[in-house]
Amino acid sequence: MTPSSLAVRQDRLEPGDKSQPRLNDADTIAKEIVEKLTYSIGKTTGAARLHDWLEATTLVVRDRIIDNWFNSTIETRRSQAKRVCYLSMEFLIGRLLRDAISNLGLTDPIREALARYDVELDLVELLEPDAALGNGGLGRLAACFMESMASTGVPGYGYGIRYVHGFFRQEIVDSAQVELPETWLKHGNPWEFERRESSYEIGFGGKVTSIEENGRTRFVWRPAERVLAVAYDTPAVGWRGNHVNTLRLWSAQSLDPILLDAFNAGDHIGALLESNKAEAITRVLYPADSHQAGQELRLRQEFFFSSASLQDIIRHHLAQYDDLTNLADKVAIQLNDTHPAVSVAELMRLLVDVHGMEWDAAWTITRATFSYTNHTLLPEALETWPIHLFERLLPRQMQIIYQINAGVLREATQGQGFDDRTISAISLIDEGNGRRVRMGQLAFVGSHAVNGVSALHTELMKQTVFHDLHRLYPSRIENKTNGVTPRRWLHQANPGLSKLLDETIGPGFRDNIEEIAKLDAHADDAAFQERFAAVKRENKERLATLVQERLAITLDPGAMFDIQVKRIHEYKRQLLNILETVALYEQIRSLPHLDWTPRVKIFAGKAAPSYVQAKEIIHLAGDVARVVNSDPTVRGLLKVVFIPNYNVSLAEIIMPAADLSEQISTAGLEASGTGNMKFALNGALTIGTLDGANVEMLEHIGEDNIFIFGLKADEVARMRAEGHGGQAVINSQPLLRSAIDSISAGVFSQGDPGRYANLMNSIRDRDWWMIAADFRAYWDKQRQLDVLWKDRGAWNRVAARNTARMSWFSSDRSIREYARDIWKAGPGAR
Ligand code: 26W
Repeated sequence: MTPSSLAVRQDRLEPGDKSQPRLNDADTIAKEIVEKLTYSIGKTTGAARLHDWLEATTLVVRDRIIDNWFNSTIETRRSQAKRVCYLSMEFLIGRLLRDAISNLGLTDPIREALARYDVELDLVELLEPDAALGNGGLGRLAACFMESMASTGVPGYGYGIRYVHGFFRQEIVDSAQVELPETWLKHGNPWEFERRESSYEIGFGGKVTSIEENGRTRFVWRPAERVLAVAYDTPAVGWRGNHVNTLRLWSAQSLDPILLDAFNAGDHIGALLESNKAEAITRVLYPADSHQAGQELRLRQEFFFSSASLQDIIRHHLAQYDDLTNLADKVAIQLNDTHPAVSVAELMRLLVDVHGMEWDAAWTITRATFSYTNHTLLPEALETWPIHLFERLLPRQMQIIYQINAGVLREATQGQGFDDRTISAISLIDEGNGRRVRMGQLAFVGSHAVNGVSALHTELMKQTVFHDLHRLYPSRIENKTNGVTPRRWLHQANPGLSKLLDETIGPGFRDNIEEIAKLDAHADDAAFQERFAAVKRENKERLATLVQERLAITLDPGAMFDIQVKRIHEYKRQLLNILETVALYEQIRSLPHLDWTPRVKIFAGKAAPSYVQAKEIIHLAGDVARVVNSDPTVRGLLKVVFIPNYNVSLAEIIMPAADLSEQISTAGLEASGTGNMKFALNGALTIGTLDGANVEMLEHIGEDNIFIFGLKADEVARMRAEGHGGQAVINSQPLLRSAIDSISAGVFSQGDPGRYANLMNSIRDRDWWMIAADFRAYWDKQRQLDVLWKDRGAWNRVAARNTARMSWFSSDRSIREYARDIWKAGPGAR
């Protein structure tokens, strides 16, 4: 398509028809819902099932979003505002209906409209499947950022993959995790719009040739395979619906759905092979968040969505400006971890090979356009790809990476006089491990800004993974501490607390979360503390009901709800929590006359299917739960539950119900954490290590209101270097020793002593995660919390202070910082 034909198309874009403003009263909405039911779904109100009501309601809400969506898009174009493109392999969105209704302020009229037909809004909302297009922290952050970009008026475009199967469904069978496929699209998806006109060809494999053109060598990539990327758009609504952004997810389709030659020759299966192979690219989300999968399909996914997004960005840009030299002034592209890092090479290819730009000019633009966020320092999670695979799949991008590398290494040697060791640390090619491309290095050198996600994590990035690149480019790394959206994680998840806030400090906190600080003045007020505690109690009852229904376990809402929910990983140390649980169990049994604080230990989270130790930890939690819950001597004092299938919707029920939040990772290993923020915002106390954003939470909440224990990051590093082992510590800690001995003897594994031999031996031998090393400090801190629990006023005061002091951890603040410091975009930039 020529730029001029696109220009004609833009002229036809007009703001939504304003002649008939939509009314939002219950009468109008009821009428519209029935219209949708009748004419879009083909059902009478009598025949409609709950699913039909969900669809009709969604369509009515969607209509209201679309007007503002058009207006936002048109306004961005009219004002020539800079666009922010957030490239992320994952968007862990959860349900959308309640979020949209609440952001649009339609909760009451819709509830009333549905009630007229005896339909309950809450039940309708519960039917919506979770969009689980992500693994955990990184994907959920992307979803919070989409919401905050819309709420703060940043013109944002999320780009990702429309997986047919999102994150697997977890069932627990005999205490062990079983993975089942997830089918969120089973009933269709009323939020998305297929955009067949926005589709791009994505190549793989083939050869690179060169042609001489105007005295210049031009490289031409002739891919052996081509796949079509088709766009699906979902509107992302911000607070009060004022600004609506777009989440554009790519779906892979075959260019030739059926190979006619093969089909006509009678090879009916063979005729479909190609289309199956193409569609496989977006069929399923990789469920590993800690180990690189290293499979070809994963690299195909990464390139597929990177190339489609860049082609789309360039096409949009050319349609508006007809010039690529100002790309970096009008577009910022954020790389959410290294999964889209191949974009750096692909943008260079598009600029140089396809659009004929000079290499140096293209490189300047590329660097000015991209920025990169790192989300983990775990060596096993850092992405690298074998050169032979990369070269076979992406031959031209590989050449470009070599050329980028040559430039960077020249700068390092000639400009800075770096030695050989430093050069090999900086290189985009790891020569040590059978030659691999390092995606972190590629993202780093291709970006003008590189950020970590908490202050500590950013410092550690400078000292460890990017030590030498940081020396070469000392002003490139900066910090952007994560945040969470208060709309989903406070207004919607905790309506009781939100209402109490309305009544106590006024509703201003809904527009400006900083106003929540006004709550501090009420934290000492005994009457307020009672009301705060009553809300918490209701939320705990809601969770207890869910546990009763799903697990047939009765929980006492009067007990302390002590909760650890997150992906299962050794560094997150669910095992430390379980060991403390076993030790507590044994202590209560041997000293039942003491005045124990009643506790419910709640766990939830998924293990990567191939992560053996993580699966053993889940198994152990279930085994411990079975024994503890059936032991009459601890009845009323200790319960243990593992809630299956942790996801965004479950988190919305769990976070507001917590008294105590467990954030106990081995210091230096949790990049930030965001669950820690959701819990504290909802008035849970935190027991945690000085890791990730806990460090900054301590600064904001104050040391009297957060419960920090254990080794610090530098101490962990030192002890690891000195070859710390667990056995000596275990010998000196009778409680820990007894817990490990009981587990090893088969007390919890139906007499099978071998079941947890690996887990227990790993603590005795290497104690890599400092479980033995931190046990005593953790135990002591827990007992301090037991004492605090008994002073109800004191506990509630601390809980209220947590809510009051968490406003800085709003993702609105994170987004404003990205917009100001990295993207130079958003309301302030105009
Ligand atoms: C290549 C396999 C793979 C897949 C995903 C490796 C690593 C990842 C993610 C980077 C893991 C992740 O989700 N990291 C989390 O990001 C959150 C948002 O910044 C942080 O709050 C968490 O601390 C961090 O573990």
